[in-house]
Amino acid sequence: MASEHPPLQTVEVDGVERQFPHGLTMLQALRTLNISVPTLCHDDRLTPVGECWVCAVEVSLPRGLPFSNRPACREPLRDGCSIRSGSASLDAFRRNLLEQLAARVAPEEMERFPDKALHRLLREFGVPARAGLDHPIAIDVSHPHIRVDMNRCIACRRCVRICDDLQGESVWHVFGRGDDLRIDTEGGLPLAKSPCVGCGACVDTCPTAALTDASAWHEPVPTEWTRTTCPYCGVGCKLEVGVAGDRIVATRPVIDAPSNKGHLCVKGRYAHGYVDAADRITVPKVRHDGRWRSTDWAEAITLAADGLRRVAAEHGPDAIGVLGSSRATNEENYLTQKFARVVIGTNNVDCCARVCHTPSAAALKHMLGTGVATNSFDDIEQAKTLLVVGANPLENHPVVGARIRQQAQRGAHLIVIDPRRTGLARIADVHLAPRPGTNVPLLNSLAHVLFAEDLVDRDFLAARVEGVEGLAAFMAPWTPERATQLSGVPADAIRRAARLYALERPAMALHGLGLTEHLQGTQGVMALIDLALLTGNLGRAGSGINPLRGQNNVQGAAVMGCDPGTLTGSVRLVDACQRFEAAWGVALPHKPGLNAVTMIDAAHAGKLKALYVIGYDIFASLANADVTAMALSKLDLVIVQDMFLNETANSFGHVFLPVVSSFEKDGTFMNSERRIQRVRRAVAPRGDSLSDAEVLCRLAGELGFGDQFRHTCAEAVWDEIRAVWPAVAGISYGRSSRHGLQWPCVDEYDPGTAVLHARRFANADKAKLEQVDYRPTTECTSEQYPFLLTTGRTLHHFNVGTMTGRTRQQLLRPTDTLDMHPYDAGQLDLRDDMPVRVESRHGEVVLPLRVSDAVAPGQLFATFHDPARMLNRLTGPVRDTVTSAPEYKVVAVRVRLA
Ligand SMILES: Nc1nc2c(c(=O)[nH]1)N[C@H]1C(S)=C(S)[C@@H](COP(=O)(O)OP(=O)(O)OC[C@H]3O[C@@H](n4cnc5c(=O)[nH]c(N)nc54)[C@H](O)[C@@H]3O)O[C@H]1N2
Ligand SMILES: Nc1nc2c(c(=O)[nH]1)N[C@H]1C(S)=C(S)[C@@H](COP(=O)(O)OP(=O)(O)OC[C@H]3O[C@@H](n4cnc5c(=O)[nH]c(N)nc54)[C@H](O)[C@@H]3O)O[C@H]1N2
Ligand code: SF4
Ligand code: SF4
Ligand SMILES: [Mo]
Repeated sequence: MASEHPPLQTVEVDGVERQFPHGLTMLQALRTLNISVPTLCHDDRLTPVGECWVCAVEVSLPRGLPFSNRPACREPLRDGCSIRSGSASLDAFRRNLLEQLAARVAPEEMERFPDKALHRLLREFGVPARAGLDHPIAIDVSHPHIRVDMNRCIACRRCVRICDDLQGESVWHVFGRGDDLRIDTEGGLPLAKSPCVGCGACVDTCPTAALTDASAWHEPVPTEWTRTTCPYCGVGCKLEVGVAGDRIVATRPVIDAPSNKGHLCVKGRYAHGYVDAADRITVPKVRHDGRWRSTDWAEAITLAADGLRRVAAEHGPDAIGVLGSSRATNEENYLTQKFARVVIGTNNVDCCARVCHTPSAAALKHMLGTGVATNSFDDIEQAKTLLVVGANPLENHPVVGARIRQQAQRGAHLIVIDPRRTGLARIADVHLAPRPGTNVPLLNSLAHVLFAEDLVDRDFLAARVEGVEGLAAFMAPWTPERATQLSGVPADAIRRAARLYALERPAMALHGLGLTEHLQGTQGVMALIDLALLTGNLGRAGSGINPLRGQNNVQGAAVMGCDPGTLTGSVRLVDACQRFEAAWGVALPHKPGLNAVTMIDAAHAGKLKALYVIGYDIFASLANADVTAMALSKLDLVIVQDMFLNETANSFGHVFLPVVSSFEKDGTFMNSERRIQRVRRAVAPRGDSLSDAEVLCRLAGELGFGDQFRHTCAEAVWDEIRAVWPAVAGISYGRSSRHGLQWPCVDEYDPGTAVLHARRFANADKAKLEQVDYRPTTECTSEQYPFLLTTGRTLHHFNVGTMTGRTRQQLLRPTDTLDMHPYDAGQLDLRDDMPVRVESRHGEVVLPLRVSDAVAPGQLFATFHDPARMLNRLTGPVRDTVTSAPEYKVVAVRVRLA
């Protein structure tokens, strides 16, 4: 039997006897002694290949035999060996290698790219670069972010390996051998025409100027690097921002960051140009007679405060609504809801979590006691089966998507439930493609199979779950054949999926908006939780129910209390009002407020009079845009706080308060796996713009609540949050400085929590199964509207495009598209790029067509990233019955040539 602590290995290093644990390479062992060994083809993120030999060390094995050179990066450490890490002959050996490689390096490029690994080594060894600036191989500048100059290639294959192993796209291939060896794309395509997703990993690992950031050729070399968190999605990648002359000129991934492990996607890596976009607004503005006028903060704050005061005096505080920003920090969202409750005196406060994962939060809270992801991204590598439901992580959570794909390629089973053949669906063991809107019958039929084939985990059910008998009876009629009729998914595929999920454990479920943005959004998530409970796939590593949260801080915004029914820490008003009244020293409104969607209803009905919208383009992003527009136009006061005059500001704003981007302020974001991570100022605030926190504090002061909003810095706000929410009490700025911590983390000795519900559920010992009946949506196809459209995202743009639309991402994807199956396109005589008019019962838009077999015949897919298209004119009024999340995922439409 293997002992828990295998004996250490004894190795002689540079004449001194040392002991090491097993499983290290020589390079790793030497690094533990702080002995630096030069490396070139090696990258810690990749399996070592020992190709370049620059890391050679002298090894005698067993000790006493003559020494010979071995590549330290690849060579496993062996008991009884002797290593010399440096010597005159090693030095000559390495220098000789570098001298040969120097023929591929141009002196000018060494200066432009001082951090490239080969350039650094040449400098260290004093070897002069010898290449001229001639380019026998054409330079490929097709890609907006990446420049390819294979004249500089030293054939280390780092790009090939990283694109294979980290990103999984396999863009780079090795052609030929020996001196003729060259690296190229399949078919020699320009990078922009290849399957490259622009993650930049190959650029980042390339040790020469063969692969470089296109921008680096006209930007100065960064003089300072600041570690912060990506401003886009809920993966929460850590990155370093390179700054020169107070401008962001580069970014790179943090190698040892927990969620991205040295990887980024194209947006984190390249889409920061919005920070200095020409049309960024950096002075406050007020609108008179339809025209914006620039002003100073004093006037803008006075006007905003007067307006709010007037509405409250005339119509009461509940005539005002406040929307927090899922893009802003935890600290700012905490202040936002505190502002609504303390200063305005209303619980009408919400954020865009409403429209994406409140159904997940509601279902998880109801059934398991905590409304957040149960597990962590690190569980992906522990899962034997991955179940991806209504999510497209390769595009929307790309770093997690890459991790899922890698795990599947390592042999884990992959089940994808999505009407479209997404990137992951293409490599799945089982792809169940339900007609949009039929998750519940499909998931129920999976539960049916679990009972019928006795695949349930009896021990787990007995110990931890209630309602088993009832659910068994309820599921009896939900046969796969019945689900086939409703969803179109073949019964045998349903059975196969159920078996994999139940038998190949641990099985981890990750889900997205394809499950939540429906009439039965919350119930869909409940049906999924049933499956996890039935199979014991909860409370253990590699399992769980994991909503892939949307924005950088949507999880944070909601948990901070930008929610009309809960206070900081997701505690219900009825349970916690008194505690918060004591903490904040004021009486609070006790009645739950309006949510983002019902605020619009109230505006429409003339009951809501003012809206203070922070970092949320509600007009462009809410469903049924024409109705949203009518409602917003009835408001007496719309205050927009943003970096840009977004569609809401443009069409309905009265006061515009300009704020800084996350690169210009400090704070924290909370990622999808409950990790609190630091955000740090890398550049100075642009123009007169202030942070959201500063604006909220000024406005509160103007309205007479200066005492409650006297925060000197983000850390002071965070410490107030720790005082009112015990689950983060142990997360100080100091402790979260490097990797962040996952809550619950109750004191400074608590390492944080990677897996929830390990022994018991948050609210009770036992979780309760839910019987979810199917209720079809009223949004149905008809003779007039024969197509079923579903809406969502693509890799290159983010939500309503406010930020990515102001970057070079625009060159990768200039506008939204309508995807249609080749069969339907043929029937309608439509081809790629033709402009088509899409009409629903609610409105119409014009989009360029893209013929694609990713969608099924009769179904369509469109993105909503281009505000000029306003896709949400098409989406309708149907909402999740529990949380009001709009049914963005089902729209009946007709299509014709525009
Ligand atoms: N590149 C990029 N990344 C993003 C964003 C972005 O805009 N762009 N936005 C961020 C935000 S705010 C969010 S919330 C997340 C969202 O991330 P996801 O949840 O992945 O988002 P979507 O693309 O809207 O929808 C996911 C999938 O649901 C499928 N679907 C549609 N109808 C159904 C159905 O009835 N059943 C099932 N099972 N599936 C269905 C669609 O085909 C689609 O592939 O992404 C975040 N990340
Ligand atoms: N048809 C269709 N519509 C959808 C969806 C869908 O799947 N289909 N998905 C829905 C979903 S899930 C979501 S989350 C919404 C997203 O809709 P939005 O929340 O409107 O989208 P974002 O693009 O994230 O825009 C947020 C705004 O925040 C601003 N911003 C960025 N950083 C900061 C900051 O630090 N402070 C402040 N004050 N502002 C900042 C940006 O400039 C931008 O104007 O769209 C929804 N709409
Ligand atoms: S940028 Fe990423 S996807 Fe593109 S070739 Fe490089 S590693 Fe591959
Ligand atoms: S995966 Fe998400 S968090 Fe990571 S770099 Fe891309 S957008 Fe940013
Ligand atoms: Mo979202």
